[in-house]
Amino acid sequence: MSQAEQFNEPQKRRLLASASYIDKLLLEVEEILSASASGGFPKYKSPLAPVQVRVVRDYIKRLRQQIIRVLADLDVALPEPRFDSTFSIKVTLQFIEIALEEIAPERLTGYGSVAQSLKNPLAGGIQEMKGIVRQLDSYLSQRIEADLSNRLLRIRDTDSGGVLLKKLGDILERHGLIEFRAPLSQLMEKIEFPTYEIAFFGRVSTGKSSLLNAIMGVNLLQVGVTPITAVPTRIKNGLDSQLLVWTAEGRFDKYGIERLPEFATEAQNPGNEKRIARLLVEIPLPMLPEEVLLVDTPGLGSLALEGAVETLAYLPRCDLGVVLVDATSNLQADDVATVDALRAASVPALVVLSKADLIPEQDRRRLLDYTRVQLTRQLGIEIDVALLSSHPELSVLLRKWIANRIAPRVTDAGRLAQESNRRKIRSLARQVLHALEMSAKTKSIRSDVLSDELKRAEAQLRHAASLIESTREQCCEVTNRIRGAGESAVNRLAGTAIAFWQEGPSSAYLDHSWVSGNVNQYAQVEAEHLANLIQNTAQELTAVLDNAASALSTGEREERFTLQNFVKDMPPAEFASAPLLLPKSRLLSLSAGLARRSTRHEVEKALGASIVEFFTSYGLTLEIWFRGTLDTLAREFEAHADVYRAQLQRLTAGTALQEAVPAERTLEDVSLLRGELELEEAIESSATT
Ligand SMILES: Nc1nc2c(ncn2[C@@H]2O[C@H](COP(=O)(O)OP(=O)(O)OP(=O)(O)O)[C@@H](O)[C@H]2O)c(=O)[nH]1
Ligand SMILES: [Mg+2]
Repeated sequence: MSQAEQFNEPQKRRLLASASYIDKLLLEVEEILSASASGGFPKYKSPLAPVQVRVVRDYIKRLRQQIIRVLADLDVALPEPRFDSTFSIKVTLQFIEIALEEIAPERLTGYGSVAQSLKNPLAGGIQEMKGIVRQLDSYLSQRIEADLSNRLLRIRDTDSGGVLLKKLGDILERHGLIEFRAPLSQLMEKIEFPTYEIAFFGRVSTGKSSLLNAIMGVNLLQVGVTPITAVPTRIKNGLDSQLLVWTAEGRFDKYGIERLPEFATEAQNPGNEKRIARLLVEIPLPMLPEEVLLVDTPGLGSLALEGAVETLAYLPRCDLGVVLVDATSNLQADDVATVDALRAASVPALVVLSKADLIPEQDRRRLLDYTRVQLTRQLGIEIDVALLSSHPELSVLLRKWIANRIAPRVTDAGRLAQESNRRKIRSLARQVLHALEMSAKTKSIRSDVLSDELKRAEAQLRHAASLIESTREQCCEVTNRIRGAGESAVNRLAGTAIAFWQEGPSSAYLDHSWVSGNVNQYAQVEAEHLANLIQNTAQELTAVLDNAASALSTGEREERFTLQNFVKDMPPAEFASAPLLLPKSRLLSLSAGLARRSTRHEVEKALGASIVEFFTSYGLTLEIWFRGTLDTLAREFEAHADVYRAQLQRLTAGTALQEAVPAERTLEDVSLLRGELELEEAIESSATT
């Protein structure tokens, strides 16, 4: 074709627009074809027979190819793809979350009141759906290649643990066990790019970044009193200093390390709004071998921001977890949960009591012992605990710890990394085996017998998800009541004093220890309500998990500790009255009412302000405590409930996948996996003895 015979630009645009519209219409036809198979919202009746579907798809494909050929012949170039797929799906997921929020019970009340019995299942259902959306979102964030099986083949031939991993991959594929795909692909990446990652975890402001700076001897990471670190930051030895940044959309850039705060800190990247998927700093750290990475993570716990989610997603990846606990505050449920999460991920943990410089020297030994005992009591295993500071005057403690705890591991990093991978592969294999055994057992039971119990378990899991929310509301009411209880406490003190004096011959004065004792008792009684609310919730959640496990006929739930163990260490009421002598009112012989009023006046004058202030701040302390505790409960509950939900869904839905795998095949895979595991465990135990 000569220049003159070409379409002009507006004509080309028109042609392309129509072609794209036709493509969209064809997508709609495809949607109709797949609607009945997708198990989604029923929209179309009398579905096509499978053979018809295939024929229709062939025609669609031909029409599409034809459009492209015709346009090419006419010299109309197709536009370059513009949108990143992962990014587009993630944006759509955000809309799904918004749509879910719009059907929350409190929004529906705009259309008329909603019965309480409907609110809970709805709220629970929404939580469950959001959970799945978030899982998909984090799965997409891991930038997984499509050709999983090719990668698995390569790994099988290059790594000793790869054989089992390949078998696991095949089994997951065959049985549609998608809930294990994310950990599988994490493990694959670790084998493909071997690293030994030492990560520092802990509540906000426990001094993770400061300690890493002290270890490296450079002020690389930002520190401060508010939540600082926003994105997990990996650090490794490199000849030149540079910062490598990967975004969730798959972009990769290099910068000077002075720009690290732009990406890593809450101040400049709040809630990781820059959508950073991975940060790697290379600086000269000659003592670190090639494969060793140090990792700084965003703080966890009740004061944590969104970065905590990224920390928890990262946690199973590391090979050694150092958990920092601020030495000036008590060991809390959050800290224990972090150590436990590491254990659940088969990652060895070290605990560090940070800011040792703030603890008087004579108390340090006792604090260390106390922490060790607490951890052993709550977790049932011994954990290495050290007391450290990032301040130079205590650098000797840090140097010793590095020499005894870190250096030997760094020297042996290559072997430890392999060991760590094998341990994680074994742990994944155990979980998959568990899921397969469950499915094998349930397959042998008549499905009509099965379904009632399974449906009940599913409904209970849903209700439980909303239970945490309603407990949060009730707890909030209690702490609000405590915060405003100062005034009435003054009244009650006067009443109690009069009753005391009326009882008979007793001291003419009541002193400050009597006042403190009574105020603390009032506060403690209210606080007990809070403890009961949370304790009951924990109990109910544990029961729901147990029921789900037994409905799935797995026998006992793997014996970890029950959720009640997370409800610990409620801060006690510690009101200390200023010195005071409260005289017995002389009006008492005249009128109890008058005496009470004058006593009230005395108390008010001497202590009113401090009592009011005490209740306000105690209420706040309890609020921080219960929010943290409930968050931990929710996290632990979800971790278990999720696996059960996926299994229940597969069983109750009787999906195509389920039918496609005959019971014999499942049993075969069970014994295959069991054999592999036994072999691996034998190798492991012969290596350690
Ligand atoms: N006295 C004392 N203060 C410390 C020590 N380590 C850290 N700090 C202080 O504790 C605060 C928090 O330190 P960071 O290193 O930012 O804590 P972080 O755990 O990284 O905090 P996030 O990133 O926000 O989770 C800062 O004000 C530090 O100066 C220590 O060993 N002794
Ligand atoms: Mg930090």
